[in-house]
Amino acid sequence: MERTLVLVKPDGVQRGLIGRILSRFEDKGLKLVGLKTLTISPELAERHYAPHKGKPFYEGLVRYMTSAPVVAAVVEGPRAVDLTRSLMGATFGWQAEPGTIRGDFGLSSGFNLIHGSDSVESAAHEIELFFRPEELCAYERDLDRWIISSDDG
Ligand code: DAT
Ligand code: MG
Repeated sequence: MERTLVLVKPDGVQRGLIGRILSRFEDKGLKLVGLKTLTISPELAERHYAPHKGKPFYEGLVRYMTSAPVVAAVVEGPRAVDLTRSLMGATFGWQAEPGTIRGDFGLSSGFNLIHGSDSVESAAHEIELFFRPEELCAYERDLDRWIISSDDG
């Protein structure tokens, strides 16, 4: 079982898409085990986007991510990291396939609605940046026995 960090970015919150974006994960069979709204501080944005520091889009990215509240979620399930990335779609709305979150809800390069960790290692690091351990709630869903089989890990 994996966990990954999802952020509904400021444009997603402002456009009233929190519920519709997060339902994609529930529809797929994944589970929300942590959820909060917050405004990202410049310090947190810098830590979260440290791998992009120095790139031409970095300053604008930090400005965007700190400009208004986001929703942070921890999504759990078998292969949660890769499944989340495929539900999100390609980085820019104009290139993302229809059927994905970015492909269905946006056309922009700058405003791309959602973040998802890109590996199990970065997920562990990013979850720690956004959540204290006691803010995450492990729980069983009765229906999971019809969603997750013994082959799924
Ligand atoms: P992703 O969010 O798909 O993991 P990433 O990690 O490569 O993409 O980049 C982080 C964010 O930075 C991305 O969501 C949008 C922005 N970004 C990336 N490349 C960009 C570019 N060439 N121009 C403008 N913004 C960019
Ligand atoms: Mg990334």
